[in-house]
Amino acid sequence: GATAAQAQAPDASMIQLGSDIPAKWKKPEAGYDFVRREAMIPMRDGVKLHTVIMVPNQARGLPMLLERTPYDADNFVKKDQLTLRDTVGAAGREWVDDGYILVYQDIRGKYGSEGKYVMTRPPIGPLNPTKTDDTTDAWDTIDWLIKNVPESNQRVGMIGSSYDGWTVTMALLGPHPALKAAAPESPMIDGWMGDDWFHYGAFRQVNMDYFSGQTSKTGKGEKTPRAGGDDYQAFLDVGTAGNWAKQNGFDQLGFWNRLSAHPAYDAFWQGQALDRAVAAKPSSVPTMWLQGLWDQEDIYGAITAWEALKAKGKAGNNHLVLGPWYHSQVNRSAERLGPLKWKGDTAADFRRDVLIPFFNTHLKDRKPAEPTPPVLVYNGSENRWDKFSDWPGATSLTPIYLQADAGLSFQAATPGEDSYVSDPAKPVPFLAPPISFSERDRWTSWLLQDQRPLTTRTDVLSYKSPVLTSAVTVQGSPFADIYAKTSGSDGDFVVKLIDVYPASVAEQPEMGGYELPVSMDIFRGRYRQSFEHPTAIPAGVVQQYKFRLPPVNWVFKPGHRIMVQIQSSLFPLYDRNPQTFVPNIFFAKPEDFQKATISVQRGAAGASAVLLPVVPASTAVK
Ligand code: PG9
Repeated sequence: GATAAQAQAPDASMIQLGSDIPAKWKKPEAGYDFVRREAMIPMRDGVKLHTVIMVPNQARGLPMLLERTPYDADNFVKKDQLTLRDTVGAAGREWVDDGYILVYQDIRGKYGSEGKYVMTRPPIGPLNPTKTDDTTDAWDTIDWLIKNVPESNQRVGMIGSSYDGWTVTMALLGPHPALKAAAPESPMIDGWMGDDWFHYGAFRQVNMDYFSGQTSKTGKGEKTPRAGGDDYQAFLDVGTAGNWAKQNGFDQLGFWNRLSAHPAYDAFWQGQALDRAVAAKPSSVPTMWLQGLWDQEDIYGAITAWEALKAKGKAGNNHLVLGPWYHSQVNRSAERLGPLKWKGDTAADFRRDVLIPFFNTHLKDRKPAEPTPPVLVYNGSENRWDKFSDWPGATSLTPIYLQADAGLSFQAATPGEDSYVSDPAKPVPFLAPPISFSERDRWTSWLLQDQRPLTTRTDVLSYKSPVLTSAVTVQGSPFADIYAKTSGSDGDFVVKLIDVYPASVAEQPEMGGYELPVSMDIFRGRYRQSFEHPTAIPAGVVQQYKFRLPPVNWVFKPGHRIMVQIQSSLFPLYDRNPQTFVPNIFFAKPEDFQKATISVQRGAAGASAVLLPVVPASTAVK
């Protein structure tokens, strides 16, 4: 046999003295039905933004759909697929089928783009003394695209949800003439009033992970660590969001430092509220403002921006769509939400029948089969889209009053009060603990949680109407109008409008007795007189807490009851109010957190109610 000594000596084809990795790998382009281009697009100040441009083979005269994102443009397109429709997500596929060039861009300072990152960078002005913002960056990008993508028809549409809806809105403040249509989807418009950071001044602790994930690195940062999976306990143990920040090194994070130094609605927040900005510079770009009716992140912005533009006489080019969706679900499948099942896929149907035809009208001169309605709102109780010529559908608000013995009715109430003790050591959970913010299914459906488990808590007031004998149709934004006194000097009010299902529901037995929230929000009491200048609540003196709730298009059906719930915490989603007035709740001390007795007033001078946008059955839009 062969011995080792007789083995063939290695020749040159066996020995690698250099590197097995080529100096520059060139990926073969054959086999793909598209070309992926990457460009570093120069902005007016020389900063270059990383942009991925997906062009179908043989494209000629196609419009471009631009999404500007802080979430990694590369991530929007798969790298291992041969066809463009498989490269983009489900929502992108329909645009591919329709013939669009898709463009994704990293905004300044994130992922592949140069420059400095500023969280939702305020428009050029007092809060941004530079020469660029996301209005100029969008302008410069569009200008480059129409000159450098020869396959295009020199028309651009902009789309994107949440932060990417914010970038669409920013582009509208000084739009390039080639921007022909826009869809801000669940855009972040006002982070203090009712979008991501706060709701009426109550801070959303779910953002603690977002701050570190988004602003500790140019790429993807990390969540904040915790011991175990229960955020109810973890946030209770740490005491305040300020302590959480301190433990996690947030003093290094510029945006956290600015946000936590500005807990009130001062010039910092007013100067970046985009509903004010769009009203100051109303655009003529055809725009479709979208949000979810149970949008757990940005339920405030789209409708508010649309209203601001309408007030400026711009209803003609601005449309409003409220879908039966959680945050950004418009770009996913939407056959159901929480316990509710829709007819078909409400997101795919909407994209196919309304959204893409709207863009096609302005980017391809293609007439839609039906004119785009001014306002389109899903009616989740009757399972259909309702078209409105204007919004709200209701012309007035009808109070439904809190009554004695946990009642609720349209009649004036006899005077009285109901009290509960709100204990910061035992805040009311927004979801039953153990609860982790990262449980996606629970997070996306928490606004539709059955409220029955709360009815037994002694710090939650529940008022129920008698069983309805005729339908009550509501189309618009309800208002909470609560009169209460407290033994503390600050406090939060959570008000929920709930549809109580009949004890048995034949077609969906699990809905028997379900207490379904159709609209709710939280309000920080110190802001009852001024969002900008908080004031201590005088102990034992009745105060009014009036605030708008998210919009509804709902029918409380015969056999159901209407319910209103009131409580003083929604934890750990919202930070705890110490119930003692302190300058800045982020930095409250343990001794500031005190029990308070809250007495909600009924009747006479303190006629607590929810003001409902009731539409007479005969005139309700159907
Ligand atoms: N709701 C997210 C967000 C937007 C803007 C600022 C902070 C967070 C988002 O989904 O992008």
